[in-house]
Amino acid sequence: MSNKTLIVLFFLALIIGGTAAGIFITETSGSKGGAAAGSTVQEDASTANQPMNHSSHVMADTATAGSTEEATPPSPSPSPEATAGTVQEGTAALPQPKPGQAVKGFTLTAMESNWELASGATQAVWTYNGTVPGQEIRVTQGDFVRITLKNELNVPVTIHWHGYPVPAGSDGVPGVTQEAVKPGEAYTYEFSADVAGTYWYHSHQESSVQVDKGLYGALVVEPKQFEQPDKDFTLILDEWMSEGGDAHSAHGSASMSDEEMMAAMYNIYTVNGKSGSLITPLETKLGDTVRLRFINAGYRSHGIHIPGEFRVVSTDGQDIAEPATLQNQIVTIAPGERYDVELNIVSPKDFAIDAHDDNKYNDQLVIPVKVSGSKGEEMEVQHDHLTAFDLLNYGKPAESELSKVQKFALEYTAVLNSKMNGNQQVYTINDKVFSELPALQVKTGDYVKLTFENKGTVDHPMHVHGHFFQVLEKNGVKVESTIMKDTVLVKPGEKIVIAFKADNPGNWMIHCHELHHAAGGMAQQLAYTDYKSGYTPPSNAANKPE
Ligand SMILES: [Cu+2]
Repeated sequence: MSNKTLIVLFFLALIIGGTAAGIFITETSGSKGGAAAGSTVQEDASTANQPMNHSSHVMADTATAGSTEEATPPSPSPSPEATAGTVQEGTAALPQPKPGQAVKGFTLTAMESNWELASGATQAVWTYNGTVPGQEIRVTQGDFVRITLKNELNVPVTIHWHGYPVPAGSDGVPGVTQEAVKPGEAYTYEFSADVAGTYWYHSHQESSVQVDKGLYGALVVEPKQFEQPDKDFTLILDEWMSEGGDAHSAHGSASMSDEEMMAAMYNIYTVNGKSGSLITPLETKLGDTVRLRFINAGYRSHGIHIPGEFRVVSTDGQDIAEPATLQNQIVTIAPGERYDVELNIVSPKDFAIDAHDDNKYNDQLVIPVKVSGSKGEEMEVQHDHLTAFDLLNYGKPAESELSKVQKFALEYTAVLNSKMNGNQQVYTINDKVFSELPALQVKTGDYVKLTFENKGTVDHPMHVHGHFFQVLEKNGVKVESTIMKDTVLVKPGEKIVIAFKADNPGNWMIHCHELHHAAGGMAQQLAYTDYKSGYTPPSNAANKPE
């Protein structure tokens, strides 16, 4: 176990506190299919989060490994779990490629690697295919995508396709949509890539630890009609704890707030797995149109400063209507969010994209942009008098059925906070943790309105699986722009209203993407009452959905 893992566990133990925390961070043997991990009120655990029966892929053979174009899917062979009493009931069909649909196959192998994060800082990390981030999955809208996960780690893992409206059985939430994939085993995810945009993937098994250790990568779906930019760069942001870093001082002080502790513990900031001088410069030339796909895979927000003129063309994979040209604005990217930025290289001078976070690590998040023929000349950039980009007042109203909904089948307010439960700190929705919260029930075709109200002291980037939502209101003010997202930052004191159509039957998670908060209880299920499948988590599974 790496130093970092120990620190993460220590941190979890610290925020959750005391010996009672064992129910959060120890092995989940005996827990209710993992869905009850995080349980603090045992009497509710048996009913509150019992996942509904569920469509599920079974583990496929690895016949698809490495192949890129196939005609037919492999015939699935039942997993050991399936044969042990959780057999499919044939209720929801496995996705199948449509006739003539291109099939793109990938293999992602979860494995340990040694990875140089920063100059002189090499750590044992967990990866998909040996690198941080894992191999980028890039396909074209309309493709049928088949990804085989092979697990060569010594812990169970999964893959969740963050933001992508996959069929529920491919959502990768252990104990909810599938069994966590055990060491030595494999699992095949399948979906039709009907929606374009920038997404990402990561393990959803004990994700506060596994994503932290590097189990993530980008999923990019290029539109069918794509005016290909000259350059297209994916930039995944993350933070790490250096081995033997500042963590010890953080442990010492009980008076530290969560925020202070996080700030002290995460002290290596990376872009595509590399920090500071190791960050790969972006190579451009005069006249290029450049697309930057920012993805935040970490647990802290990052304020990104792009010199010169730029436009935010998309967020969370969804295009923004008529995005205005911006300058001297900081684009803040919260955990789980994506922002696609377009800019033109209009001067033959190099420049740098940098972070303006409220910490001392900004010099680690500097992305050099090289313009060929620049002769090393640097663009003059001013770093003062920058304002905050306001996504919710950006772009124009677009055609939106959600803006016109008169009656929502479900309206639910989630008050976000934290509290001490005994001597452990838990993160709550309406004063309850995951295991105490009943699944929100909807049926296909319903319109759903959720209000997130942050009464706590720290940020909560709230993520809804399987659906895009529209942001309708912030702090009582109607949002005029049509902004579709899957993750929305709710800062302390803020109240944000979102709406979506229940158009993807399944069992889904709604949770904070500061994954320590999710692990500490800030998660709730969304269950379709008209959805049924054969997946029932076995009682002894090692599933840890958060
Ligand atoms: Cu949170």
